[in-house]
Amino acid sequence: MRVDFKLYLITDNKLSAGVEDALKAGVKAVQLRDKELSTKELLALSYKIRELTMQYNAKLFINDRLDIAMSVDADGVHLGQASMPVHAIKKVVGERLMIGVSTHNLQEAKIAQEEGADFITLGPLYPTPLKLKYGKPIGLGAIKEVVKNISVPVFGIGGIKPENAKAVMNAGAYGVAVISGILCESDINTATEKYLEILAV
Ligand code: 3NM
Repeated sequence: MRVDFKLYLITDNKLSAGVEDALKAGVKAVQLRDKELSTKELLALSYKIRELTMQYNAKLFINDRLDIAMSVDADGVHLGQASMPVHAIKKVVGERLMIGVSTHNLQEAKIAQEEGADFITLGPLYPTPLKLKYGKPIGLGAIKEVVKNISVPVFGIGGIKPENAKAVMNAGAYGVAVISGILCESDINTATEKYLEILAV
């Protein structure tokens, strides 16, 4: 199985400082996602996070930017609904990079799978404390419906805390994707360990 992680840590603008602590605590997959940096700044940060993820034997995914993912030898690229579609990415890189896709309903999930995504995120499941505009929470019913209809691994996303992570897994998720539950905590180590314990099946 190419997707050999259950906890998918996503960085957000200015929150990448905590990544090393999370890696130390056992995170095995990081998505670098920063919508504010210039290309040059994002590349520099990507190199830094690539070094750290290598050091801790973790996978690195770059949000949206295939060029940066290729330049820093990331393990994969993570696509949004406004990104280059999976088929266009595959035309450039074939199987060389893993591909994750952010989805918000069954239709988007099906398209991602048909085009060859390795895994998807589905959300937002719960209200997310980072006031990002992801629309209304879709709840656990949505994840149950999606996992019934598709076979690629589905990571729940949006407002997932150690307290609700088990319910997300019980609804059929393969894993969970998290920003604030780890990177906004004062004790990143303990927060990461809590998720890992819940996700260890
Ligand atoms: N994507 P937190 S929700 C980056 O629904 C992102 O596609 C979402 O942050 C989606 O773990 C989200 O702090 C934010 O709630 C996740």
